[in-house]
Parts: sequence; structure tokens; C-alpha cells
Amino acid sequence: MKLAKLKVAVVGHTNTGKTSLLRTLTRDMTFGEVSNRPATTRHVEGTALLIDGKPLIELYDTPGMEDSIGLLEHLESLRQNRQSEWIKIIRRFLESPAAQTRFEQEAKVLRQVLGSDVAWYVIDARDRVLGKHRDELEILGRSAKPVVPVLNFVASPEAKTARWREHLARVNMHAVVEFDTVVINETSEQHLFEKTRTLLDSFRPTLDAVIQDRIRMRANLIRASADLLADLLIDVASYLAITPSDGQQTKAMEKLRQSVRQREQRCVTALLELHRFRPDDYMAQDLPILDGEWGLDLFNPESLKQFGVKAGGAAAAGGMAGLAVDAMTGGLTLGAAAALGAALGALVSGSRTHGKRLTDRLRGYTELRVNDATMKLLALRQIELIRALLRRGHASQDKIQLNAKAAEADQAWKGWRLPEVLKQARANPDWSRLNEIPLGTGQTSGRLTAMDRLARLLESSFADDPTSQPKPE
Ligand SMILES: Nc1nc2c(ncn2[C@@H]2O[C@H](COP(=O)(O)OP(=O)(O)O)[C@@H](O)[C@H]2O)c(=O)[nH]1
Ligand SMILES: [Mg+2]
Repeated sequence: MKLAKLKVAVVGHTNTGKTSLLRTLTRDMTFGEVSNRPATTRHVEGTALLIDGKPLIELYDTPGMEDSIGLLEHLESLRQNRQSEWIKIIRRFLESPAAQTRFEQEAKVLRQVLGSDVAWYVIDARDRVLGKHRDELEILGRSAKPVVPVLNFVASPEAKTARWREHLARVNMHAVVEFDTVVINETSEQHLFEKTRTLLDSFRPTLDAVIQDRIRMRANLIRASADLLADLLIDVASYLAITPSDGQQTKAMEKLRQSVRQREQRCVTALLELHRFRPDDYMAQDLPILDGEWGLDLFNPESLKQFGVKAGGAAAAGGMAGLAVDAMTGGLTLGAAAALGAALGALVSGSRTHGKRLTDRLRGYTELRVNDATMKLLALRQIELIRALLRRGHASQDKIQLNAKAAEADQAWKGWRLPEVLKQARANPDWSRLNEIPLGTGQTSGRLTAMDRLARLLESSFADDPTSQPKPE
């Protein structure tokens, strides 16, 4: 079935967030020009929502109606006869000289409304209901097109959402949508399309397709984010450096830290790209999550505290922060080595590297890997980042931040335990792409299975509900 293309005129007073709304809906940070200077958008600019590569919804950003009060008076003066339809008067106005001069800006808006199937009327919900709003609504109400009022800035404490709803109901506008363009909220996006659908029966299949597509898009985004994170965690958990127990240890430790930092950064870059944000939206120092405030190094014990991750012994002391060191000095008897081997057996069972590792130990080598507390910190930061990206609107101007409420919900993650599958990764150094020298034979299928298991586990925890809890394994 061929779906009808829907045209939407996005109208409203200057600075109510029309351009921002379109950026968020299209996930396009570069659309139009956003600023809090008045009247940035001076002409109509179009964009589209693509479904299967086809533009199913055309969206038209319009300049703000600067003088709705004057225009309403003007329209009233054009109406000589109470019987004449308003839409005819509006059309006459659009052809009159006034539409080229005094009301040029307003005429652009009205022309776009008449050329569209529906108007979304964007309101800054922090505003009081003023004369200019009443008159804008009055004019739109006379344009013979359905209007969906969109209350924007509802996340602001100053939003007068209830007052606005009350007023809109009084002027017969009941299909109101609440929105905040800097916070992606799947529910409000869905409401916008659903309410539009209630007013436009003939576009029902189109709007249904868009709603379904959005749900799929979101699920794919969550799935792909979880895949990227699982891949990172497996690489790091299975990373094992074997180094002689002499003076080279410090160098080896630094190298390991460096590779892990770089690996984390690669994951961050991939996540930002996936979510269509700019690389510099999250960067600067060694991976801050809150701009500046979390600019803490993964291997700094302070970072662990910040995330409420408990670390004992060496990691807390700082000397070998972030790394587990299994130093095997000489003098180990074969019996002790065998006992150790038995203990390790649980970890390395099935891995062909077992024998080599044991031999290395006997030769006085040391094993270095990222310790559990740091693994957990690594996972938590990426989980925080993904959650922040999932709720970040593409109209956001600030660096990635976490609001207090979200941070509270994320407390739940702090009690999160490293999944079993990562312990399994520990015993399979051949799963890590960070190891310079591949250890043992590549257990590719084992890695794939583990990664998938971990990814699905993480995925189920990134539900859209902001209070979603981490799932137990
Ligand atoms: N906090 C917040 N800021 C917003 C929101 N919508 C828009 N803004 C900001 O408000 C200003 C005006 O937005 P813009 O999209 O240019 O408004 P327009 O003139 O209606 O196109 C910009 O500084 C935006 O970053 C919102 O929902 N919440
Ligand atoms: Mg604009």
C-alpha cells in the first residue's frame, strides 16, 4: 500500500523551540539555526522524516508570528459580512499588499499552514497565557486546518503545563502534546504522532508507519549500544598481560592502562556516532561523563569512589590502581604451583592457554589484568553514557550532563555486579583484541556467544523507563 505523505507546518511564537523540535524529531543536530536571539528563522525551511528511505512526513519550520495581535485586527477589518468564511478572508489577505509588507512574516506562516495538512503549534510552556498566544490560536483556528498544540519546555520547573491545558481546552484544543526538545522522551514523541492521528483520519496508515518505525529505531539503537558496550567489556575483561617480574612491570602496567583507556575512548566515539552526536559532545579529558566533574581517569581510585564502586587493597591504595597483579616470585614449589593450577583451573578450564600460563608463572612472570572494581567502573561509566545518550535530544546545546533525577535512578546500577560472563572472559585471554600476542587459539565462537549473552543482558536494562533497574543475570 502506498502511504500518503503528510505535510506538517510547525508554527508558534519566536523562541518557543520550533527548530529545536525538528532537530529532535529528525535526530539531526544541524537542522536550521537554533538560538535564543529573537527571530532566527526568517523563512520557511523544510525537512522530512524518512521511513525506509522515503520521506513520509514533511516538516516545515516557520518564522515566528511576530504580530498576531495586529494581524487578527487586520483580518477582522477585512471581514465585512458575518457570513463570510474566515478561510476565504485569510486567502484574500494572503493576496493583498499587506501580506507583502507589514504582515510579510505572518503571511509566510499562514501560507505554509494552508499548504500543509496539519499545524503543530509550539508553545513555551513557561510563558503565561498572553494576548499574543490567544490571537495566534484564534488565527490558526480560522485557517481550516487541524492544529495540535505542543507544550514545549515542560521539563522546566517554570512550566505552567496545567494552566496551558486549561486554556487550550477553552479554545477547543484538546489534543495537546507535552514535549521537551532537549530531553528525548519516546512517550511524548509517540503522543505527538498519535494526537496528530486523531485529527487526521486519512493519514492514519502514514502515522501508524511512523510510530512503528520510531519504536523499531529505538530498539535498534538500544541493541547496537549494548553490542558496543559488551564488545568493550569482553575485550577488557579478557585482557591479560604477561610480563617478567623484574623492573619492566611498571612499563607493562602503564601500557595496559593506556590500551584500556584507548579502548574505552573507541567505544565512546562509536556510541556518539551511533546516536548521531558530535564527537566533542563528550570528550576533552580522560573521558568525563559529566562535563568536567567526572573527568576522572579510569585508573584513579577517586573515580571508583565517585561511582560508589568498592575496591579493596592495592586498588584503593592507589599504587597499582585498577590492575590486578598476580606476582609469582621464584621459590614456588611444584606442589604449590599445582595447587594454584587447581584453583585457576576453575577459571581457565577449557582454555588451552592454561599450560603456558602456568609455565610462565614458574619462570617468574607476572600476570597483569584489569581488576574487578575497575571493570565495574568501566561498565558503569559506559552505562551512564548510554543512558544519557538515549535521553538526549538533538536540540541540546550543552555538553552531555545527567540531571539529578536520572542520577538518582542510576543509583540502582551501583549495586550492579559484574555478570558471570565477564568472569568467563577473564579465563579466556584469547578473546581480547587488546592482547598484542594472541594467547592460545582464537575461540571466536566462544567470544561471540559470550558477547551476545552480555549484550542482551545489558540491553534488557536500557528500557525507556528512566527508573529501569539493572537486570540480574
Ligand atoms: N531547556 C530547553 N530549551 C529549549 C527547548 N526548546 C528550545 N530550547 C532553547 O530555546 C531557544 C530557542 O529555540 P529555537 O528552536 O531556536 O526556537 P524557535 O525560534 O521557535 O525555532 C534555544 O536556545 C533552544 O536551545 C526545551 O524544550 N527545553
Ligand atoms: Mg527557529
